[in-house]
Formats: sequence, C-alpha cells, structure tokens
Amino acid sequence: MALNPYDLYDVRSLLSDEERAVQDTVARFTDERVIPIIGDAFDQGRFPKELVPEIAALGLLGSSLPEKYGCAGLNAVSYGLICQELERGDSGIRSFVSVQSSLCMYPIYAYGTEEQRERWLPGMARGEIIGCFGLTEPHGGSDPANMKTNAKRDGGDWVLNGSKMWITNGNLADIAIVWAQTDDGIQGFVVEKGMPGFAAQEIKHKMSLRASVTSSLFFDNVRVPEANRLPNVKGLKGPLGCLTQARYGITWGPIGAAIACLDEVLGYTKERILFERPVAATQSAQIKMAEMARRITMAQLLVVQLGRLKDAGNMQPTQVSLAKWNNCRMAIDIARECRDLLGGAGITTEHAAIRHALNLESVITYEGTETVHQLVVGRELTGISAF
Ligand code: TGC
Ligand code: FAD
Repeated sequence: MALNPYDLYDVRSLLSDEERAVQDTVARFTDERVIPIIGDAFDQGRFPKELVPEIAALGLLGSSLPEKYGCAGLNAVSYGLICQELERGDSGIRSFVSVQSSLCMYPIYAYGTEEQRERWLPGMARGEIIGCFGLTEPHGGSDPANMKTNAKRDGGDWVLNGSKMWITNGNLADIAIVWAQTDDGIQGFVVEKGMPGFAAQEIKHKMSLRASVTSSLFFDNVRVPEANRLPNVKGLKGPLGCLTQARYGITWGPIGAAIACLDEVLGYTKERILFERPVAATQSAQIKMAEMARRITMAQLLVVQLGRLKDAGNMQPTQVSLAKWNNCRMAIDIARECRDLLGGAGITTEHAAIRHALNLESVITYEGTETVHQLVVGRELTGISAF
C-alpha cells in the first residue's frame, strides 16, 4: 500500500478520533476558505478579517480553555493540529489564532481574576474582542528583562508610559495585554482601545507575514484601572509563561507550511518536462524531496510527543525551545528549496512556496529567535547561561 507522502510514518494513527476530527475540520476550512484567497491577501498586505467569525465558530480561539468561558476545552495535541492546518494555509492566519489564544486569552485565564475571565474570555472566544500581546520593545526583543515600559500606581489607577514594537494584531485589537515594569517587578495590564494616551501604528513595508497586522504601540500617561491589572503573576515568568504556550503551537505550525510547499513541488516537478523528462524523474530532485519528507516526518514525531508531554503536564520550556528551533529551521529550509525547484515560477505568489518562505522569516524570529532557543538548549546541557 502506498504511503501518504505527507505522513510517511502514519503519525495520524497516534491521534485519537477527536484529534483526527479536529484536524479534518480545520484542514477543510484551510482548503475551502483560506487557500483560495490568501495569495491575493498577501499581495495586498491585508489580513483577511472576514474569516474571524468562521474561525471563532469553529472553536479555534482559546481552544484549550474550559467550556465555561465559551471555549472548546480541547487538549494540547488538538491545539497543535489546529496550528498545523492553519499554517498550511498561511503563517499569518495561524499567528492570529496563536496571539488570541496563547498570548491573550491564556494570561487572562491563568493570571486574571474570575471577574476578568468572565468579562473578556467569552467575547474573545466568539471573535468579538480581539487581543494583542505587548512584550517586545524597540531596543531589543530577545532581552525582555531590559524593559523600559513602566506602570506607576496613582490612587486607584496605574499610569503607563513607554512603547512596544512588532505587535501582531496591534491595530485590529480591542484589548492589549501589556507587560510593564512596576516597583514590584514586571506586571501585566489589559489596556483597552480608546483609553486616552494609547495609540497603535501599523508597520508597513513588510516582506513577511503580509496577511497579518503588525504594529507599534505607544503609551503616553495611559490611565489603567486596578481592575485591569492581572493580579496573579509578577516577574518575567508571567510573559515567558505565555510564550511557552504560544511557542508550543508554533512547533506544530511550520509543519503545515512545509507540507504545503512539498505538495506544490511534488505536483509541479511531475508536470515540468526538462531535458525530455519530468524534473521529478531526476535524481537530484528526488533527493531534495526525500530530504524534505525525512525532515517533515521527524518534526511530526517530535510534536506529537511534545503534545503528549504537555497534556500529561510534564512539558518543559527547554523541550519547546528544541522543537521550535528544529521545526522552524526545517520549514524555512524546505520552503526555500521548493521555491528553487519551481524555477522562475517560484518567485510569484501564484505559487505558495515564496509566501511561506517569506513568512517563515518572521516565524523563525518571533517567539524567540533561533539563537535564543539554541542558547536555552545549551544552558540545559551545560548548566551555564550564555545570555
Ligand atoms: P530568567 O530571568 O532566568 O527567568 C525569569 C523567570 O521566568 C521563568 N521562565 C519561564 N517560565 C515559563 N516559560 C518559560 N519559557 C520560561 N523561561 C523562564 C524562570 O523560571 C524565572 O522564574 P522565577 O520564578 O525564577 O522568576 O530568564 P531566562 O534567562 O530564562 O530568559 C532569557 C531568555 C533569553 C530565554 C528570555 O528572555 C527569552 O525567551 N527571550 C526571547 C523573548 C521572546 O521570545 N519574545 C517573544 C515576544 S512575543 C512574540 O514574538 C509573539 S509573535 C506571535 C505570533 O504572531 O504568532
Ligand atoms: P534582537 O533581540 O535585537 O536580535 C537581533 C539578533 O541578535 C538576532 O539574530 C538574535 O538571534 C541575536 N541575538 C540575540 N541574543 C543573542 C545572544 N545572546 N547571542 C548571540 N546572538 C543573539 N513581539 C511581541 O511582544 N508581540 C507580538 O505580537 C509580536 N509579533 C511579532 C510579529 C512579527 C511579524 C515579528 C517579526 C516580530 C514580532 N514580535 C512580537 C517581536 C519578536 O518577538 C522579536 O522580533 C524577537 O523576539 C526578536 O527581537 P528583536 O527583533 O528585537 O531582535
């Protein structure tokens, strides 16, 4: 029996019926609703906001959070599969879901009061309240401990000053989870659109994640009520805890992008006749595509085990770093190689490879650069921090 070229080790057989159903549902959404429009959206530099109600109706926002808050209550493997299938369409669509779910709904759930959960989570699950996550600052995203944005207590309120940069969903967002230095360490605040002194400015001229909104945020004496402070965490472990959730999803997402690229070149190289035979019949093209399948297979096995560890409550941040590094590197190498196999045709967004390759330039950088994750693994091995 022929093997599935996109799942040579039958990793799907390791999934439960419910996990397979989640994957199939999101795959159908990507095939029917994302892929037909995403090339144009990327060309136009436009996030397809019209998809948000459908994404919400499928239960993809905050999918791991409890049903009590209008969420789907799915396990971590299902969340991974959601990310993988969305990113098979485009990293920008997966980014939207990652930020909403892992970076905005998660901290409200994990660090907020019951009142805050009830106030924001159901509307966020319905896609009616969109969030963004402000950690990175212009002077250096890899080192968030060197944060300049600050919040000072003033009566019953907090007064925020500073700026954030490279913020996904910034100009779309109704609320921003903003991390700021206080006299009591780094704390998280829910800043609402329209609060005086809060402004978002979209970053233009991007060559990557063009179907996603990326912004700078500015805080000029923004008065935030105490009721909007997330009270249950202090210190860098607050934002880093959110990053672990989002990075986990990102270990799965690029597998989808890599599969989309391999799928494209498998078809193209069979049709493309050069030197009187299909490109797919040449040894060098077969070696390249075999290499892609090998790396995709290893990445798939890595994330299923990572997901099982997460569902068992045993996942460690270093394991996430290793998988984020491995799988982003795998996918960007494959996307670039696929672009090459498409020849000149590969330079336009008529084909997906260049769009995925360009997107993956962001994916390998955000949520901790490749170097940061290598150094996290190095620290684990040696017990010595090189940061
Ligand atoms: P360190 O000072 O040692 O630790 C501080 C505290 O945090 C705890 N911790 C973690 N907790 C949860 N998850 C993690 N991954 C954690 N890493 C550390 C740690 O135990 C400690 O707790 P405590 O109780 O002792 O205070 O900090 P570190 O040396 O571990 O961190 C250094 C470094 C470089 C790894 C960290 O600063 C880092 O990860 N830098 C990269 C920053 C980053 O990834 N930024 C991403 C911004 S958000 C984004 O990119 C969104 S894009 C989303 C999209 O569009 O899809
Ligand atoms: P820098 O930290 O300045 O890094 C520059 C270079 O130095 C990199 O190559 C890095 O690997 C290297 N480097 C860093 N430390 C070391 C070291 N110790 N040794 C050797 N080399 C090192 N942030 C948010 O908070 N929220 C978001 O929603 C968000 N969305 C994003 C969306 C996009 C499209 C992009 C591109 C970024 C987004 N980010 C977001 C920011 C992202 O997390 C940062 O870009 C990333 O953490 C790197 O920070 P930086 O860009 O300041 O690069």
